[in-house]
Amino acid sequence: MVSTSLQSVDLKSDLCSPNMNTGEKRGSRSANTLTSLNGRAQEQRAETLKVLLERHQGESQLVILQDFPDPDALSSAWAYQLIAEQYDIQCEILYAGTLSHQENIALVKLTNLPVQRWACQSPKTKEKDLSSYQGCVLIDNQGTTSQLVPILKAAGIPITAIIDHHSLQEGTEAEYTDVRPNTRATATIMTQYLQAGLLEFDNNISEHVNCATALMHGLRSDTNYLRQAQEEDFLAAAYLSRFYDSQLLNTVLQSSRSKQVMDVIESALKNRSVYNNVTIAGVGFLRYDNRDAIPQAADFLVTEDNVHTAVVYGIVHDEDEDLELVVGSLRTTKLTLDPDEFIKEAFGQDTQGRFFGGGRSLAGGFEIPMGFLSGLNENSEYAKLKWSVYDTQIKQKLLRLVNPENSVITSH
Ligand SMILES: [Mn+2]
Repeated sequence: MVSTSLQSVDLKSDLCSPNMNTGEKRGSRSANTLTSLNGRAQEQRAETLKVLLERHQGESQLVILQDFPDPDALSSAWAYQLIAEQYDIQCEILYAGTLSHQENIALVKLTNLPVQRWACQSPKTKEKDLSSYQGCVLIDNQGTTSQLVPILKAAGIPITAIIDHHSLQEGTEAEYTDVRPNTRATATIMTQYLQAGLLEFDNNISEHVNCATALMHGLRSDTNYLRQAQEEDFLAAAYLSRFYDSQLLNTVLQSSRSKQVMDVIESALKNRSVYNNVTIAGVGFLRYDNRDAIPQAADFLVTEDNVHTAVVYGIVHDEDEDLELVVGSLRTTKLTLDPDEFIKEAFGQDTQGRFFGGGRSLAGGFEIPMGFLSGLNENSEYAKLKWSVYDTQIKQKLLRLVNPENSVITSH
């Protein structure tokens, strides 16, 4: 395929109104008709999910999050767990990577969010008896960003449901799929299920108040603090406002950044270069626990004047498994840029046809395993050399899209 410039990405992307799901064309009907059509679609989805849950009554399920779960994923999984409980389904919420953002750690601690880490290589995970689970559910992901999914697939655990708002990823089939790429947050989707009557929140139950607070945080953080929210997100937030604890949310948001995160942001600032309103910054090597500094740096860089898109990447060392990965994040404020398409186009696929990353509206990410070159080396000259190879290669791939006329970086 011919390489795509940013301009042609614009043409192809279609950030449509949420009403797209109803199959209606924009502009042809009044807003009220569209809202009621949307309402009907939601009722239908709620009915389908209800039937699904009834069919699986009494089961034990695993709710799988991406390896580095964000507030949208964490809160949505919790909402699913509480809904499923109504149908006598017991859920365990799992992730394989790490909770590295200070806000996510605070969210989990302060709300008592019931999430567990199953590290893939740890003996505890390997000894788990997976036969006691009858199904798994993917929330805010479609299995491509979790190391646990291949293990569960190999163990023959069926995927009962996928509920997500990232672009549809091929290759994972589920009994029930609710993927809405035009919806800003999975928390919005889960709130709609609550509103449709799958579970009635009660202000006197602290678990409900805490879950509503988490959902509010999830939907705010996936909509850039409501700045990019659409009607359905505001409606969901309005519903949650009846139950959530604003003081608790404030405490979660006030959690401070660690020094390491600040240092990564500092190197992102120092190392950034801007091409055609896109800022690109490599931050060198960082520890696995600080991985979330990358999206935080991207969040910050995208706030610069005349910049609409930021890409930040670094080499992350996973001490547990002695593996190195190039990890990157993209943030954009340009509504017509499709991060999923951009990242897939920039980095392509591995030998097995899997893309190195993807995205949703306004944000995306990628992970590129370093293979034979992976592994820590104490020699600093060697480390420098390795970084400069990856740094150059990634810039080259990105510039092919951002700055097609002048994409080959000359060495100096
Ligand atoms: Mn999300």
